[in-house]
Amino acid sequence: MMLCAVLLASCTERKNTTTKQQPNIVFIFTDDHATQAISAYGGMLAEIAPTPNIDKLANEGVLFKRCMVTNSICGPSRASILTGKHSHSNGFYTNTNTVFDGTQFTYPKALQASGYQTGIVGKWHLGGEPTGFDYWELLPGQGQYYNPDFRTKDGIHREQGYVTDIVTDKAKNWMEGRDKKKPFMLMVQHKAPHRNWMPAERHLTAFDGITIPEPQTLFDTYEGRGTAAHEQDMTIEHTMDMGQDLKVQSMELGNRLSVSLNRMNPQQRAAWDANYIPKNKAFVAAKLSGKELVQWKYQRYIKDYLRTIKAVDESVGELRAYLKENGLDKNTIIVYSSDQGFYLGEHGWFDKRFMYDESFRTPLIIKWPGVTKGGSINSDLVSNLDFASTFLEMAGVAIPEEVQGESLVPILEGNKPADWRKAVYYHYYEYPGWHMVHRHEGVYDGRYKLMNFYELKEWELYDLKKDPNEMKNQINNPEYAAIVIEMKVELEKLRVQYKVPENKVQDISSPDATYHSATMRKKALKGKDVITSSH
Ligand code: SGN
Ligand code: CA
Repeated sequence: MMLCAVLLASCTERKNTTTKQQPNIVFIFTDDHATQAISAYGGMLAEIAPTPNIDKLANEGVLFKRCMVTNSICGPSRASILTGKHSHSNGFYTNTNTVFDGTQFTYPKALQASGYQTGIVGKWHLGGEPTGFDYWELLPGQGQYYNPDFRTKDGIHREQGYVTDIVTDKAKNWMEGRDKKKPFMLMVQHKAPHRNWMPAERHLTAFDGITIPEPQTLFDTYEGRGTAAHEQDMTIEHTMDMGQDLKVQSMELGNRLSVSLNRMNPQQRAAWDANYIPKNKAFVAAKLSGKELVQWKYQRYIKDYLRTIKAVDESVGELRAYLKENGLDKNTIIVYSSDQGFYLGEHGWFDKRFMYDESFRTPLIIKWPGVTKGGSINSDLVSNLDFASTFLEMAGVAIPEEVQGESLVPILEGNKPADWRKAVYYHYYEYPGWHMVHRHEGVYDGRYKLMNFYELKEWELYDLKKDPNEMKNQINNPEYAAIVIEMKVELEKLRVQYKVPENKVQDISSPDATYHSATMRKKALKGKDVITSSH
């Protein structure tokens, strides 16, 4: 690793020259939280996004505008975070049919070995049992919003309440009961705002009566883009369904929402019905179609998505209040991030996977008391690949040579290294599978983005300065011929640096048949709004 020697030297220095306690780390991590849905990130929803506590954290710390992911999907992103490595190096390429190899290096294991107490609560999504944690209490699979199950070493048990609140309480309970003589690292991993966006009872009516602005590209026709953008299965218009996603179809129809509703207690169910039934009746009576129907779907989707974020933001506030009340705030680093970004109607989409901006970019906000300067906005190219090195250096623990990410500590201290990376490498593998996004790899330098849909034998180039919405593929435009060459050279350089195997599809488990067939069925039913997958 390029900076390894420097980092090791500075780690040793940090340990030797200060008698300071090792800091605690509280890493608050959500699932599918797009930067567009955080006020502090600006953008179209800045006035609406319900994130006062996350914004406050940004005001007191550093907000990274360009934190890009290695592979925009849950499990692989989490595996990159734990290992500081790209998917091809940690072996976790897709969400399907894979169990994370917990015998390899991970940053929680290294922190634990150096005397940290380590805990993780909430969504895991890497299969198997986590290694390197003194405490773990996890949502099986994707987890449930209401009355969720949790798994521990002792098996599975069910808890009553709303998942975000329960995860927060468990995080506080663990901090309360920990060995107070040791530093700790706690990963608080919320399910929200993941599909199917079920708000807490207290947030069911938030945003009622207002119209949320629509993204400019809600009615994108994908003209000027390649096959992959045309062939995906993730549009609000066709893929999003009236049952589990939009909460219109009743549970009698047996869609996936019914599974979630059946878990509710009578009081939760009554609150749910009192909210959705009258709204649904009004929707049915309006007999919307065409563009108006898409607009209605967008409103219901975005409002439910933002409602789930309200509880996440409250969680951030509660965790910070706990740290303060217990005198831990001065020596605890707080990190807020998500496993990837998400489309909030941009290009007519929801979900992620593509290297296009909204799902490639993920939130990253770090407050390190006494180190970060409040209200800083950073535009350097950073990545979820860097989290492991960063946490290790924060704790004064050596970063192994094999780790591919860089430590963000110098940037947090306001001393960006002169040789900081000029471009990031991306690779998405899960095809065929959910949402049918073709495999691609690519490189992004902060302005230009080169994407290679290698199975389609199609390249795309975007100039984000001139075309921030990535509407015009410039790959065949002679004006960009020199840039294309430069970006291809950069891509090759990164492939060599990260030792990306020549055969890009090797060692990838075949996608789970159920997922695949559900998606294919979905494709066949496109436009019919009746998705009843049993998955
Ligand atoms: C589920 C969702 C998909 C989503 C994947 C991956 N379908 O399969 O829409 O892309 O998770 O999400 S659902 O019908 O189960 O909601 S991830 O965050 O775990 O990567
Ligand atoms: Ca996710």
